[in-house]
Amino acid sequence: MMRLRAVEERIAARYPEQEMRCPTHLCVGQEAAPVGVCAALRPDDYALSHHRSHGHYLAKGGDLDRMIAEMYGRETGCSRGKGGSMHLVDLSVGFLGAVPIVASTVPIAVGAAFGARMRGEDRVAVVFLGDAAVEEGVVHESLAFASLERLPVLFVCENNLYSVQTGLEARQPSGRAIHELGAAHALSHAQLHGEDVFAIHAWAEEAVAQARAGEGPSFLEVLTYRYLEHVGPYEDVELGYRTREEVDAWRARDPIAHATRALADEVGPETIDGWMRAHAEALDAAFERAIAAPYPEPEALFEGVFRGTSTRLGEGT
Ligand SMILES: Cc1ncc(C[n+]2csc(CCOP(=O)(O)OP(=O)(O)O)c2C)c(N)n1
Repeated sequence: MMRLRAVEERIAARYPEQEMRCPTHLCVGQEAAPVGVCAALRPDDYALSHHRSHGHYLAKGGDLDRMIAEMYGRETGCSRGKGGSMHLVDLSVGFLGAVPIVASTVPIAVGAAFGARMRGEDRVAVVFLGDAAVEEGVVHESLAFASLERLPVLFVCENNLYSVQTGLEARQPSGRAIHELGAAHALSHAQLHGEDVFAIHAWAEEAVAQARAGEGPSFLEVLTYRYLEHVGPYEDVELGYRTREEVDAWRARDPIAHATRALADEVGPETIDGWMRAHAEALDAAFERAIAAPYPEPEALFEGVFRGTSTRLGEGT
């Protein structure tokens, strides 16, 4: 979690230089769900994400250097510099990808779990979704199908209360907690606070064991909060859709502070400081390598993209 926080804060600090030319949705404040859940997975399990993807990619073991290079649009990036922050992928660690179309990766995770089942593998798939994703019909179809087939898939909804600048109360029925949608589709379900990485991890261990044993999917709602603006490196209280008091109240329940307090007696403050220094050094190197790397050649534009019939001007068939 500390590594994730360090990465996100460094991206926020360097973003105004205008060298990372991709829209960037930071997950500062939301670190506990990716870390708690992914720590319960094997490298060959699958994970998928959405526009706020850095935490999910890194927690699943995605390569840091290749992520930073991707944000700088370099050939060495994990999508060869063509995707940017919202299109991270690292197949070597089962991170099948991030796609910014809200809810679009939810059925893909169900398909990945179905495929694993058909091949007789005991892999599990996890998909991270935002609270706005449950406003898309495909999520409900996915929950119903996963439940019916008892597929090894975990749905992890990070409820940070907002869809861009619109609060939950303007978008969803009041009095219905999102995790109850899991009950509606006969999935095991729970709601946990995003402050507590240990509780999230314990839930994930159980849900993964259940999924691997063929006992079906689970749905977790994590109550969490993004400290920074929807897209970009700054705070946004001046926009008026949320208050300073609200942001401060969530910051007071910070997941990193919670974990640090819990670990301080066990490992001592010097060890924690040492971790932070090591993360900062790795980040210095990742940014240096990214900036020194070449941009893709123009011809690379047409490589690795789907091309059916008549997709290029003047080449209709
Ligand atoms: C199908 C679709 N509709 C609208 C958008 C525009 N959009 C991008 S992010 C976003 C908000 C998503 O909110 P949520 O899923 O709760 O995730 P959060 O940004 O809060 O982490 C929207 C509406 C989109 N990308 N895809």
